Amino acid sequence: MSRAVEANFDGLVGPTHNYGGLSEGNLASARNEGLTSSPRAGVLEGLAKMKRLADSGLVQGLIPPHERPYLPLLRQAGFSGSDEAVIEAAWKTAPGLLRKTSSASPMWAANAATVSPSADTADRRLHFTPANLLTTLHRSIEGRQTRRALQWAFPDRQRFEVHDVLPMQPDFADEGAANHVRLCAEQGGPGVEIFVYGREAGEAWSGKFPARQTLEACQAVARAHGLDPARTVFIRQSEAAIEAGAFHNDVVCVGTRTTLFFHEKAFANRQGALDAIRRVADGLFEPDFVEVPEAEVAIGDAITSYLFNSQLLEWPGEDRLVLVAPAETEETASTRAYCAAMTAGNGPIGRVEFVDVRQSMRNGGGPACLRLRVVLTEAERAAVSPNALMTDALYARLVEWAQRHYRESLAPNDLADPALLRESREALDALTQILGLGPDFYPFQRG
Ligand code: SUG
Repeated sequence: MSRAVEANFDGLVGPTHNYGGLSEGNLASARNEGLTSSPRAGVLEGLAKMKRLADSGLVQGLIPPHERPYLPLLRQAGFSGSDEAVIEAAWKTAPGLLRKTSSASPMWAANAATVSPSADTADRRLHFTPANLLTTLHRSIEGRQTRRALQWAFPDRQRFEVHDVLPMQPDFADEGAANHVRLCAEQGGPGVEIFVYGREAGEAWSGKFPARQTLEACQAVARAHGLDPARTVFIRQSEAAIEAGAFHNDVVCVGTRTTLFFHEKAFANRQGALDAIRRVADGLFEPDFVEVPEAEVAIGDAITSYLFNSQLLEWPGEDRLVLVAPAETEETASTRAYCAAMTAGNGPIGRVEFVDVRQSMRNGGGPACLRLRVVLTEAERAAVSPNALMTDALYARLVEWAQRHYRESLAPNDLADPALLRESREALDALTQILGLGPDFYPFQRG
């Protein structure tokens, strides 16, 4: 068995970060529609979180933001003329569409792709399937650029396979790692892969909010990654969780190593789910289930506080896991009390650390949404593009870059400002230099 670590690749918040109210079923996104955002505060919060983890000795990487507003979609929708004319006309006649092409949603890297470590795959390569995110228009435009970004960060085809997105059709609705958990005895050894879906293809869906992941999408990813069916399990999310605002499973569940931390109402068939996980783990490890009962933390509180949308980490130098939770978890009475009691006990989670990612949280993105986990052996780690890994020097350069290029505040009407397009492109051109992304990484650079 090779030694391996779980690295985190965070999505860098883009210059157009705003509150568009674009995600049905994501309660924070709906609640905060129309607020004025701070793209600069957003990117700096994300960078501070990355720095905190890197400083602790964890492997921390980053994924570059996408080009927004995304003119190719506006042109596909019939707008023409100069870029400025396209923005002006779109704002006048289809402002909702302009908002959808302006979202900085690629920051939520947990939705970038599903990732299977090489220890789990038939060809012993590390596999990525970028998510098609087809349930929402504003996110359905991410997949191709995400694939490019992953190929930049993980360039070695001998070791890494970055698949194409699944077909852009509702039967294959896929939201990536936000609906996927890997448990294992050791990161470098074989693991079990848990896929969580909200509905099956062809099923009449009568839920209040969309179910964004299908069983068929999960099965397709598992096949493409060459996973062992005996170590793979497909679990259905509960409709109650989706209705309460768990638009992704990672809003009510997180796991690492042998620990699964989840809300009592997360799964449609709770006992069946736990039995299935035990069965696929049999012979490898005994799962540690940390189940949070509704009586202690009501699902509504779990969702507003984002208790489960936390990073569950093996922190260097600590013998129990650390939960990196959003500040909102500390500010919600029930989750604060739960965390205090949990860490005072002798379970697998020994400490909770709170981080401020409020700009992202107001759009329904907690610490766990902002990162894509990639288990890397030492050889794989050495094959990652060095520019994709956080260092003190890169952090300092990115803070300076963000302060120079990002607006302090962005009100809804500012999306109509053609200067925002120019500023964003200047920011991405400068980032291209800093990260060595190459001359044609962004569509606008390709002309
Ligand atoms: O897909 N919000 C994102 C949040 C994604 C959170 N990711 C995970 N749970 N892993 C979404 O709903 C809102 C954008 C807006 O309304 O402006 C948004 O896309």
